[in-house]
This record gives sequence, C-alpha cells and structure tokens, in this order.
Amino acid sequence: MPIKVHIKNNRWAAGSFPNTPEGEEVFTITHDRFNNALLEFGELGGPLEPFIDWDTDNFNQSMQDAEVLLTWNLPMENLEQVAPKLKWIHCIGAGVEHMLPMDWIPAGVTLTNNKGVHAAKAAEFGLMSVLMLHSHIPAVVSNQRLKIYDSLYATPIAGKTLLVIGTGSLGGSAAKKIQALGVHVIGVNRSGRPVDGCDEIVTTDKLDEVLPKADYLFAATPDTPETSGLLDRRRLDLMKRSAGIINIGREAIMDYDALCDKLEQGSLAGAILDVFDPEPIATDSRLWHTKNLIITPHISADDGDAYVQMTLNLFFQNMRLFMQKKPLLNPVQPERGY
Ligand code: OXD
Repeated sequence: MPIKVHIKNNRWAAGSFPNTPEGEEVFTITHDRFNNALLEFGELGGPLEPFIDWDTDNFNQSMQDAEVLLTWNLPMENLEQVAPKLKWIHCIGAGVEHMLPMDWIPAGVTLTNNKGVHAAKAAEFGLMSVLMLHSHIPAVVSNQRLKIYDSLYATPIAGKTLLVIGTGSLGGSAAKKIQALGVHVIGVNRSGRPVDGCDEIVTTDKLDEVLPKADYLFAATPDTPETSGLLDRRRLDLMKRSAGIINIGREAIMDYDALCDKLEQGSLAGAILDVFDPEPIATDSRLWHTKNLIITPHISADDGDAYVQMTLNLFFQNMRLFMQKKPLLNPVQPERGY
C-alpha cells in the first residue's frame, strides 16, 4: 500500500507564514525539490505518494486518505474526521508555538519538528551578532544616522562572558563557535545537562544569578508556556549597562518594551533582534527607531538556498523510521509545547 503524504505549502500573505514574499520561495516544497531530495533515499521512492498542495485548496479532500502531513500549519478542527488515516505530522519549522495548545492532536498521531535544520546558519549568525555587539556596531549605526563620528573602540573579545539561554540546536551550535574565540560561555537550560561549547551550565531557575555576569546574552529558546516572559523587565534590569542582547528565539520570551526603554536610557549597550510578533513589524512600532537596536527580519537561521533540501532530508530520514515503525526523530512533546 502506498503512503500518501499531503504537502501543504503556504502562499505568502500578510499575517501568515511565510511572512514575506521572499520566504515563499525559500520554504516551498515543489515536485522538483521533493524528487531531488528523494534521490538519496532511493528505496522510499516507490511506496510514497506525495500530493503537493497550496494553503487549504484541496486539504479536506486530500487528507481523507493521507497518512502523513508535511506542513507549517494546518486547520486543526475535527482533524480526526478530516484525516482519519493520519499518523504523523512533520512541521517544517523548529518553533511550533502556532500549534499550541496541542489538545487538537488526535490520539496515535505524532508531531515532529525541524530541529537541527537551522544549526549551521544560527551558529554563524550567533558569532556575527556577538562580535557586532562587542564592536559596538548597533551604536555605530545609530550614530551614523545622526552624523555622529564617534570612535567606539573595542578590545578582542577573549575573556568576555556570553550567556546562552536555550542550549538546543540553535544555542548550542552558536555557543561552540563563540567559545572558540576565548569567550566564557554559560549555558542556561531546563535540565542542567552539559552542552558542548558551554563552560558552565545552569538550570533556568538560576537565571537571576548569571544575568549580572553576562557581557552578551544570546536567547535561542522556543516560545513555550515555560519560556514565555522569561526575560521580563526585572530580569533585564539585572544585566550590566555595558551588556548586549541578541534574540533569535521568539519575541514572547522577552519584554521588548522594557528592552527599548533600557536602550534609550543607556542602561543596556545594544541589541540585535531577529524575531517579532507580529512579523513583519508594524510600521508605527517603536522598535524601528530605538537607539542602539539592529533589527534583522527573521533571517538568523533559515538557509536561503537549502532550507527545503535540508527539511526533506530530515523528513526522509524520519520516513525510513516511520516505515520501519520505529520512533521518529524530533518528536514534539505536546505537554511541553516543544
Ligand atoms: C522556525 C524559525 O521556527 O525559523 O523554524 O523560526
């Protein structure tokens, strides 16, 4: 029996995903991309029956006999009736907060995510952004807009301390690259498990103790009930005035209003933010003109050429396991929301 895979691509639309027209090209799974990626997984070709679709154009009809859904999002209502044969949903993103709360997942259906696909790009972005903060680039750019020629000198970065909040695939890969420059890296995670690239690990409940030590903070956590509001105004106030902050996780984990206040007052030196809610940022948002803040439009971790290829690579590895009835890679734990 062939395995029907419904592939739901999204057309770019305001307030939806992809949130920019450029994103549509990066994240779309075409027949060519699907077949090219399949070449490396020869034995899977025969049994697979892909149905490539857009938005919900043919969703209800096609999902009647689909066992697998490959998508960013989906209509969750009555999924059991809409998709009686469904066993596995793979989300083409790492963050799955748009699917919370996960009480809609029918019993017997596994949700997996794209963890790992972003590691190489996130590591380089992490390295770049920490070095940018260390060389005062947000302030240099703010000065340039005001025609201020102020030589903001910096030292080599060795000996500084970086706090990495969220030491999974994104944070962990960035930590390794930055540690190689002689930076002391403190990782913060839920369990306290050791992580390559981190000199020390503390559990999230010890965050208040390590925030004052950080010269730079790199936030790379998903938005879950546990991380939402983690870096609130009180915690941001624990940081050094000379510190810099990067967020490539989700806006929900940090109080951006408090962050903007601190940047304007000079009680924080700089910030580079890559994630926002909503995206794109509203034209009247204060973020656009906050001093010493650089906005990057959600480009920190998605490989512009190979995102779909890497996604399909992970998907086909998992498909092999699915066919062998083995546990899948990257299962999302609905109760944790990640
Ligand atoms: C993701 C992201 O969740 O790129 O995949 O933000």
